[in-house]
Amino acid sequence: MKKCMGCGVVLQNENILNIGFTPNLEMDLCMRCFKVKNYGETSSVAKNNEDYINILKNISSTNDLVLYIVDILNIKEDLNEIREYLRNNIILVLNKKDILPKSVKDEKIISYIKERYDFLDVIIVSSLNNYNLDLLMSKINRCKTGKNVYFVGETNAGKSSLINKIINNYSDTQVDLTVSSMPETTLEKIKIKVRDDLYIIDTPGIVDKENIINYLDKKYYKILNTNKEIKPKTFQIYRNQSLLIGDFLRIDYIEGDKNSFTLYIPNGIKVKKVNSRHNSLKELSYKEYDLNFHNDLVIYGLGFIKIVINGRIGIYLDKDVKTFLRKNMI
Ligand SMILES: Nc1nc2c(ncn2[C@@H]2O[C@H](COP(=O)(O)OP(=O)(O)OP(=O)(O)O)[C@@H](O)[C@H]2O)c(=O)[nH]1
Ligand SMILES: [Mg+2]
Repeated sequence: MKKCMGCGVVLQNENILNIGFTPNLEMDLCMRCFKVKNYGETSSVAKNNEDYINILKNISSTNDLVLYIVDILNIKEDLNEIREYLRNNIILVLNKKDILPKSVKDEKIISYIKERYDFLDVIIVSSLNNYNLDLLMSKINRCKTGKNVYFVGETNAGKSSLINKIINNYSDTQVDLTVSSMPETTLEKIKIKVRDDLYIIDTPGIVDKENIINYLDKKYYKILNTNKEIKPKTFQIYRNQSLLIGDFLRIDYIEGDKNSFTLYIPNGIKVKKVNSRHNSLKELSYKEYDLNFHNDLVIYGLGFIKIVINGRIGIYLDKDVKTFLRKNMI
């Protein structure tokens, strides 16, 4: 059974509609990976999260080190959820540091995480610009318990990108895992040799149904998976003013004194301040939050909004997208 070297699925030449199809079994890639790599074409495959949970349970039955890869812009409300399935030692790897403004200090984020969670270690990296990869390798070498080290995390967190970089920088193995801005790129586990005593295992990403990417048009895939440093946008906001964010999110400032909202969202998304009498996007599902001083409003999958003082806001957004308040992270 030959597997696709890009996404790990078993290759087949019988049904073009099924995953793993290739017209020629001599090929190393399935047709989907071939298209993603050569033409940047994106076609999603809907995987069952049960498959993913089974993979995690299998990992949990080993004693191997796990790297939990998380997109730094999209940290979940509760990172401990992963522990429901994994009893292994876990290093938390916050990836895509390159998209945060350079002024944001790693120490601040790391202490924020360490105050709340008890991972074996926490590290901030960027596979895009090789940031902290030497440090990551030294942590892997120090903490691994056997030969195998698993990379897990949500879809699009950058697991395969990170593994490509590690293998190319630190081993003689040739590898080119498929990477793309669409959800669910990697479809099966893929085991890759770094050295005789170290194998890295890529896994398919879990799809969080509460991530906004599931509810936006495909044109947003590339915009959300940006490789440009975010330029935070700050708005001075008075009561009865609203922000229209893209064509999918509206935030009303309902109560409170003059406030400041700073948006850490991909640059490609347009933001407009309007009077709350404006009717745009009011057809979306609505909820309200009471703000405390120094809160981030997280719109899961999009980024977050740093808000300075207390007050009350109303949010119009697809009902299935997760939003939550946290203490300012940066
Ligand atoms: N800016 C930035 N983008 C990154 C980085 N690493 C990965 N990406 C982008 O994130 C998107 C997803 O990358 P993948 O490596 O396919 O993510 P994955 O976690 O393997 O995704 P699945 O296979 O679906 O689970 C792609 O658009 C990558 O270019 C990074 O360090 N910085
Ligand atoms: Mg992948």
